[in-house]
Amino acid sequence: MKLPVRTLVLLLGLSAFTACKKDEVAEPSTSTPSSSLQVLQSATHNGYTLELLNSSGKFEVGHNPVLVRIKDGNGNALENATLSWEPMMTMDMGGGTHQHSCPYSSVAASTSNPALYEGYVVFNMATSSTGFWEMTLTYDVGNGASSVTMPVNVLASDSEFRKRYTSAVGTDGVTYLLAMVEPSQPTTGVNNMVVGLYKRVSGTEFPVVDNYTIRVDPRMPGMGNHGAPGNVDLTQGADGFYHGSVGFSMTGYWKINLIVEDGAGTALAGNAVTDTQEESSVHFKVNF
Ligand SMILES: [Cu+2]
Repeated sequence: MKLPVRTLVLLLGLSAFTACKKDEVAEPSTSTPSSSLQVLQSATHNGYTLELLNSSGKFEVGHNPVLVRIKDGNGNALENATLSWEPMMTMDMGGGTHQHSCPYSSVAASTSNPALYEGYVVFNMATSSTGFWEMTLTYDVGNGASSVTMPVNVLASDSEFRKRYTSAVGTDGVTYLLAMVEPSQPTTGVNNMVVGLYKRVSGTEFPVVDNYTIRVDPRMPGMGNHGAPGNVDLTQGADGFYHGSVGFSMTGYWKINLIVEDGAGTALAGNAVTDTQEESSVHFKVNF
């Protein structure tokens, strides 16, 4: 079940992306973007071209870093713009349509390149034959705010041995959404773990949940459901994300079982792993 080729591609992609960000500082972008930073979608509006970019070249269900670039008619990437965005899915419900958004951050200029704006989107469903996503970007480059909407394709990220996003209705009736940010490249030993935790307030409001605890219990289902040392339950950091550690004592397929607890220590979603209950209803899956 090892996937060395995929891991290598990911490593190469990440290092190339880092190099690219440094190279592009303050460089008026008149040519096509570096091959390591890929344009996922673009739209031209009032003489400006707005691009959505990332290093993987795809959007998937779960946490997605997203970069935006605004070019003028001469192809120069613009700094000092004000930018906001809203992802929206339109679903065919058979006899009518339904729209919903998902968790997403604000957008701000990158500290390493002021002509790139960055944030993240946690897509909660994949594009399908019955539903499509669009991103509306509202931008102001100094002459008033304008909006442009562009379609985006979101791929499924669930498979037999992979799961980076999950949601669950808590015992308090609230729908919680969990998106794994790290480990993105799991290794044997103790890995940093970072998770975004959100709740559904309405179809367009998914705020970050504050001051909860996410308990973590990795298991190997293929090997008697054994665990591993080095786990540290996740607590919220200053960046809003939940940080902790997850241990993997060998390579292979791991299920990362989770319990979402409120600030008072009450378990709201997920369950402990026991001899008769081999998984939590709230979990991620990795394979390396
Ligand atoms: Cu949907």
